[in-house]
Amino acid sequence: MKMTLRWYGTGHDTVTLKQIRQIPGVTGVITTLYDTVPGEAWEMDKILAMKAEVEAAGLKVEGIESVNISDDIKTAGPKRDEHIANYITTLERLGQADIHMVCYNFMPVFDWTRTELARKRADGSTVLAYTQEAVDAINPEDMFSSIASDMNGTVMPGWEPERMAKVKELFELYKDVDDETLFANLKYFLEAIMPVCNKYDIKMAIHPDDPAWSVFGLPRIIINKENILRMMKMVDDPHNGVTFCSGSYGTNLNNDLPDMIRSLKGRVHFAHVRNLKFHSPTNFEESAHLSSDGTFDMYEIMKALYDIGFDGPIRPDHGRMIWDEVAMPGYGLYDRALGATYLNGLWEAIVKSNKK
Ligand SMILES: [Mn+2]
Repeated sequence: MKMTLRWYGTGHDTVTLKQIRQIPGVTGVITTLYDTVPGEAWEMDKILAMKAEVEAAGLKVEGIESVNISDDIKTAGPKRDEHIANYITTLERLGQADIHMVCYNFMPVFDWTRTELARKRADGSTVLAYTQEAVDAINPEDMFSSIASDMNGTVMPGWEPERMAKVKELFELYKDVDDETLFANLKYFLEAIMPVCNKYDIKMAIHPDDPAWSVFGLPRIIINKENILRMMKMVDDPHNGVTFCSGSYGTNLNNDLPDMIRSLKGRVHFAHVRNLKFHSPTNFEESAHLSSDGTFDMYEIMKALYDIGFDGPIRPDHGRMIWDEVAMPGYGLYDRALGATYLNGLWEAIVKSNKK
């Protein structure tokens, strides 16, 4: 596996490439072009400039998170085919730039949902947290102002003010879209892009919905083993794969994470590994990465990745905010560096104990 960190780009991220390079064992970043609009093709010179900047810092672009999918593609809107053609152009250019992994999601309206971005823990650190009770009590249109007031002056992906200004229209757009329609639209999209993925060996890695159940009555499909295996069979090509995100699938305690990983052998192209601490099945927070600090057995998750021969990029996911760092919630340097180091330690132990 290749240990990476997500990086938001110069001017967008409080963390620098130099800092990332100094985390032991981190060899690459996962990034994107942040001034792009879903539905438009990315420009080659911007892709190459981003890549050159990362490589000048001694790191590698191990993949893109994300090339976002437009609402026309998700809802089969009037511009669907035009947007898919543009998506194919973007993939072609990424392939020509020697970038071979693309993460994306197929979630309607909200990219991900948390109800607190700075829940204080006993040690004084702060973390992102979720309670179903808080979601049930909030009007979806107020969700944005609640999140925005908590972002430490940053703009979190999926919660861009331009997008949230249209949240009412977005709900209208998805009102007739149910799970089956979403599956059908996803299939249409994947079938259209598989030829270019095969030509340039681009591994598509769908990110699960977060939380892994329906919120605000919106359809959610990438939530459990049954649905993800359905998706793999629906377009049965190794380039149609997944981002295995332990913190997203893990929001639903019915998901057996190591078992899901094993069932996805050959199709896990990217891994987000983090821990959650549950106080009840509908009240959880993002803990430190260590097994002892949360609910998941992180050794078993890493062992399952090892057992299926996972060799793609992996990254610690959201971290706690510690040591008075001010950064985008979940994306500070310090706790993610600790997470990367811990995951690297688990991996070394697994590799060595399997050689004996
Ligand atoms: Mn994730």
